[in-house]
Amino acid sequence: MAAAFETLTKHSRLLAWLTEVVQLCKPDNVYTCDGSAEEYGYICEVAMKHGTFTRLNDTLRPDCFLARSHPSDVARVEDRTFICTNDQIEAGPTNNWAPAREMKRKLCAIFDGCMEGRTMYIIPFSMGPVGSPFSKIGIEVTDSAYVVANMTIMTRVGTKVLEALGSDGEFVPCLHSVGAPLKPFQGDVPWPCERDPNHKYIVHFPDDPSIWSYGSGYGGNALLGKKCLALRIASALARKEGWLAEHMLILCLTSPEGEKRYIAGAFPSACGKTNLAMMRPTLPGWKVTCLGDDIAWMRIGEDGRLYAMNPETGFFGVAPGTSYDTNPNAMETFTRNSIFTNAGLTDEGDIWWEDMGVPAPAHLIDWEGDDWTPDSDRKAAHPNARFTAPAEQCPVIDPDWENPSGVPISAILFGGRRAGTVPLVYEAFDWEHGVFMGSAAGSETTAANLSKTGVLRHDPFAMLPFCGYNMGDYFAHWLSMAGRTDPQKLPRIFFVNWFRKGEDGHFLWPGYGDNSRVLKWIFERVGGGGQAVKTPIGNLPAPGALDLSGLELPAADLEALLTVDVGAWKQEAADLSEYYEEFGDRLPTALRGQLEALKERLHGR
Ligand code: GTP
Ligand code: SPV
Ligand code: MN
Repeated sequence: MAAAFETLTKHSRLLAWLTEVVQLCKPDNVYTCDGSAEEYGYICEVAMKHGTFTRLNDTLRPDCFLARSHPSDVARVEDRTFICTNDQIEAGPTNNWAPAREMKRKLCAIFDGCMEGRTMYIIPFSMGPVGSPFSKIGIEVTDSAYVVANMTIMTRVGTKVLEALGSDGEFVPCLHSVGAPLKPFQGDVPWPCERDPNHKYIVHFPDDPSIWSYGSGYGGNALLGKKCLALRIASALARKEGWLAEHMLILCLTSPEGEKRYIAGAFPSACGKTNLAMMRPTLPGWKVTCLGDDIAWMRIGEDGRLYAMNPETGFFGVAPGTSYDTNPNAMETFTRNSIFTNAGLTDEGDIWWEDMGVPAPAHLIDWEGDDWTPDSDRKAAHPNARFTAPAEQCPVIDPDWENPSGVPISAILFGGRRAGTVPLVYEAFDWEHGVFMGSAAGSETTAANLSKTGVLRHDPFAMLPFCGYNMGDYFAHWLSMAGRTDPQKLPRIFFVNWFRKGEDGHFLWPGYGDNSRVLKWIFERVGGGGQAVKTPIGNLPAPGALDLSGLELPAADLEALLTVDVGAWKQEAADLSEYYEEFGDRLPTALRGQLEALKERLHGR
């Protein structure tokens, strides 16, 4: 077959790889993406022709589409995600592992002929501004038009990337197939995928580096620039190259006096990054602008401070719960040029989901394509329904969001969904203690991963599903940042918990825009102000130090939010001891020391 890519690049390694994957996957056609607006329109037409996309009402939601996935393909599949190295110890105890060579042999058999009857799309993409020395180029080969459309929003795609790559630049080969070849005359389905959950493979080879993803067309399984490249592969590269690739939002907080501070925050999937990144503060005069909602690449700058850059260009955000009350800026971002996956479709041709802040329509088509009324005993939208929207459409996008050097970070937040034990906010004593706090993070699981929700699990740095190497070495890498610069110049570290619940199950803290009250205290602490009390777990806001003006919060709730329950923390420390055992001698001794120091501070209290 005469493949179109041969005229587009003189990169011999890229050409050799593309020739190899065409021979392996056996597509009917090959199409190389140029990244133009015309092309995006064409790809959406193709997706409509296959029934994958439904165009929404062009007056209500111009240039927007709805996709319904297959019910077996609605979230990331962590138990089918692998880090493949030669030795298992390099993948560590938190990752699924298989020997690299064996896995490649297996994948070659699985990918053989997997694109028969389909078009193969070649997507050259850049994570980070094209040409920035900090950016990484990937080439995703996929048989999904849905993936092409989403990648075009989420990353920088096209000819300009091939130009930046030149004839010998570095790139990460990313091979993706939905795993549903078509026999001659076989009809297609709107969402082709591998339906057997045990036959999906999301595989990373950090030593190449390369990515092979088979069987899923959804989210982080299929948009390979996101979790696969920008987190799993990038975290492994970052360790070698001395920087950090993190599951973090980036925001700029501006005080009423006009002073700016940049904050990065790591919370697990569906635990509030998008909401915090573009929140509207309830505190008068304070302003939040957004640089990123999911991934931060951070490195020490020439001035010794830590700089963060968002490698993406779009938001792939959780839809249910997004409303004008909770996240008005997200609502304004996806008014046009957006894709919705697994939302409900109203009779007017608009989208709807639970807790959208508008009454449920009398009738709609639910995410599975069935009729739905408010009396139905199931949800209209899947709990992991998502919107894909261009970052530049966010009304509070920060002017520096594409700055190729990034922005200097003053504070790093860790957090999770914890109904008990963990207070609203506390501050680390120093960098090492902050790294300890990140390693000790845990969260109740959410619908972003295809398994049981609401189960408390350890999720260090919100990176449990995304760390591309041994998590013990990852802890050591974080600790090592203190040796790469003047530690005083590193960001201060905080832990937050918006999800504390009362005994009756209600959230104790109003959250969302009121999280600005916590951000204000953090802003003050970083600037040398803000009153704090020292406790065994860290520095908590002193009585009266949190600005609660205009907020009606029952005294008992505030008390619960800002008290350290010593008994519960002793249990927490005991659990952590057990968890740390998994890492064996890869656990840095400094963290063991931090844990012992915590136990001592709790002892006798
Ligand atoms: P990923 O895209 O999966 O990485 O998720 P995320 O961390 O960006 O989470 P997101 O901001 O989309 O929030 C997920 C869910 O948490 C939504 O249902 C929100 O409504 C809810 N949520 C976010 N912030 C808060 C908060 O401050 N308080 C409460 N109670 N819920 C929140
Ligand atoms: C997450 O699960 O953390 C996400 C969504 O951001 S996905 O891209 O599907 O991984
Ligand atoms: Mn995420």
